[in-house]
Amino acid sequence: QPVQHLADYRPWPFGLTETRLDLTLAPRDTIVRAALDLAPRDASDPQDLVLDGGAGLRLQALRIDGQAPDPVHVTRTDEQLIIAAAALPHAPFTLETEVAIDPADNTAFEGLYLSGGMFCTQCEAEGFRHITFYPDRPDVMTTFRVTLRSALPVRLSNGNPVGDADGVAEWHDPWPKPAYLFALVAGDLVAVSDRFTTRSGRDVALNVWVRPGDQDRAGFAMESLIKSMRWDEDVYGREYDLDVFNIVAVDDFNMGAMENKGLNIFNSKLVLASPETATDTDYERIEAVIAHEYFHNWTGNRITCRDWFQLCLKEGLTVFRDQQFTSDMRSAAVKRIEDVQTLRARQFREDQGPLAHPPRPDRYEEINNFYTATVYEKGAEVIGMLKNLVGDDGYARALDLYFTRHDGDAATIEDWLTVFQDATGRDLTQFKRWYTDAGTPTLEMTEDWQDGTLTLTFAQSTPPTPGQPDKPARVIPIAVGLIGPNGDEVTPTRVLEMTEARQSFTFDGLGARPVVSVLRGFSAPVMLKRPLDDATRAFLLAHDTDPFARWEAGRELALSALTQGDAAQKAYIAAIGTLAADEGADPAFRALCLTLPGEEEIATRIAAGGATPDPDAIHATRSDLARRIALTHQDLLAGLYDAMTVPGAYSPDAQSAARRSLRIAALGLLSRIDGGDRAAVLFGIASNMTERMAALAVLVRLGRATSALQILSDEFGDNRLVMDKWFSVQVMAAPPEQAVAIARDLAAHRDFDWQNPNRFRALLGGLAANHAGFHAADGSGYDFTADWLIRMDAANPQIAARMSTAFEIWPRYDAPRRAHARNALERIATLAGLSRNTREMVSRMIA
Ligand code: DPP
Ligand code: ZN
Repeated sequence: QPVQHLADYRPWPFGLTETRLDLTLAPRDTIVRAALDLAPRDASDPQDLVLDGGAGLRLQALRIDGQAPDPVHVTRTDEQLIIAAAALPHAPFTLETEVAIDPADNTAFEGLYLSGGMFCTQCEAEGFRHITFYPDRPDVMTTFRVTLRSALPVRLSNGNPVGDADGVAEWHDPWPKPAYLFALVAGDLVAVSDRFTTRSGRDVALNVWVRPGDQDRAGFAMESLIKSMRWDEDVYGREYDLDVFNIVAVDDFNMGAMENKGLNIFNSKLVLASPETATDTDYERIEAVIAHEYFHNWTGNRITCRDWFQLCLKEGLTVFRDQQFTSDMRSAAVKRIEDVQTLRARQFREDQGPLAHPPRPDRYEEINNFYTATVYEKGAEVIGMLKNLVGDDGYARALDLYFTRHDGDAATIEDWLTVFQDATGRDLTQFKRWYTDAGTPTLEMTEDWQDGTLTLTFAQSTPPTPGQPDKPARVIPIAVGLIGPNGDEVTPTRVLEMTEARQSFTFDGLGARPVVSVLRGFSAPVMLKRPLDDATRAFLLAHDTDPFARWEAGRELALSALTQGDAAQKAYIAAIGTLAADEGADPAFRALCLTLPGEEEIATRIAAGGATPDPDAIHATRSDLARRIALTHQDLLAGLYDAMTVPGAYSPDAQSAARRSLRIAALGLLSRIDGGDRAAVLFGIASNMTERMAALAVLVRLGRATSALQILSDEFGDNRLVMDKWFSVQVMAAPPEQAVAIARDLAAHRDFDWQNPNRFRALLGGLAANHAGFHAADGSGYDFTADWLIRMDAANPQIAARMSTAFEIWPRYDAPRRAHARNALERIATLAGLSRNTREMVSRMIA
């Protein structure tokens, strides 16, 4: 398959009115019979029928209206089945195929595969072609009738159940959908069940299906589903549209979860939770991902994407919606700060390296490589900006129009923007650049004060990214508020709309020179540069009324403390002491302010300033600063650690989690001076996994975790999700100079089931998250990772390609490290039989 280009899009030359599938499930020789009701779109212009489907499909029968075509008209290539126009009727016809496939051999977990004895599927983006021959493209939508034959007790597919008896289940999905939303599951499963009545009175049966024994960990997922269904009705007016909604937890899953119509399939780590096994962060993620997949029912399924270049149409919007949902369920301020941290850690990083691409790319080789932070998280930021620009009412009108105008469509970014233009009268030509241009703009601000008038001058520029040397100016919404010298807000938030490369805005009639609070709520995904002294930053940290801007002031102080000198450290330490002691502030907010930027974030900041980050120096400086904070604020931190307990039984709600997060932040800092004694005690007495894992991470960092690790594996050796944590914490929190050796030992552990994506990610992702460990000066982190990428690529290309992003920022390090990284990447690139997935990633990285 050559490079795919957006500009080459052509509609499929056939209509498809119904797909009927009949599957007889078996580990080997699963038989798939498919019947497709087709019609040429233009009978006067006969076209070949080109179906996707590769060598893994053993074709056993092929009929057109009941007759086998002459073999001279049938061609198979590596990836397609082509029936010549000469063999096709000029009127509607039915194509029937019968293929045999082997789910047991499917280690790529794409298409139909086996996970722990359960049959399941993953078809996004192009997995359906591994099940049968089909027009596997999102703009071909049709209704499905599915017959499943299996002796396994539970047999599920999309839509509504029609019947289930004697090992045969029938399903009908009345909503036309593309093949990527097809799913089936057959296994020995049990359900946690509930019901939901939609606003217009539809009674929906809800089930969360898990393996026997896991039922007691599925309740939170069900609660989250019900909250999501209600929220989408209340906020977006979107109701559910089938009689059943099934969620299935699967242990082997390449992604987080999948929004198949009426049958969402989830990585088990995003379903199963109990206080003893899951952390507060796990609970919050489960709630958000259940919501995300449910929200796709409208933004993704009822309205899907015309082609995969439009992926951010459904993903950006659905992430935006799940972020809104979490803000409503929990603390909006904390959620915004967390989202910005994620964006910077993953998307800004992506934009800084050779894998930079726009939210809507215009070329790809392997679409699975574009399920990225840019498509998802930046795609969501772009919608947030749009909402900022058109206002809440304009946004609501545009979304209503989007749902009425495009229901049942496979749509594009152009359709989406046109809806906003039509609903609000606003020209979005320039705004569209956010979708088509890669890179993070830098926004520089300078101030001028004269006679009661403040002038803010902004200059924007975006560095070149692969294939895009010049970047025109974008529309940047800049939310600004002004704070008087006494700390009172004198001008509430106003959104300035910057459209030029350089532009000034004035504020008149001011009595005294105010302090500017800028980019409130992180109103645009840019890197802000402004000359600001630490005293003013401390002032903003104390007084800003916008929680994001307030946190950001603290973050800037922290980065200044980490990269400047002693004076900056003193200013920072004093300021966070005041904040930590502020009992009026949300404990979660205080915890966020007490947590130092990660080493990776510091490196990104240094690189953005044009310098070369030194991972070992960053690690040492950060540790020293943490120790200094602890020494200065011992009593305060010890007081917080003792006070922020949560009485009563564990509850994952936001308030309880907030207290725990502050307690854990205090624990982490105190461990710099108490030798880990508090962590050792906490690990022994805590009954919830949140505190136990926090304590364990401290013990690992201090090299005194041997017995704690043993206790955890004795207690939870048969719980995969806990053991994933057990693997990852040992590498992620390890002293950097030991990280690779520990990773090597763990890779030889009998429980390192490397073909399980979660386990593989726990170990390799754990190492990648240990900044100074992965970037070890001798190149050992790179070599170890490359060895495992090579091994994984042969089994599961998607996972190997995704994990290869550990290398994506390699060009920013020093020459010896660059040489090691390049060597490792070239060793992968030159491998015979490398997958298209990994080949594309590695070649972009060493281009
Ligand atoms: N579409 C899925 C999701 O983002 C990923 N396959 O929810
Ligand atoms: Zn999604």
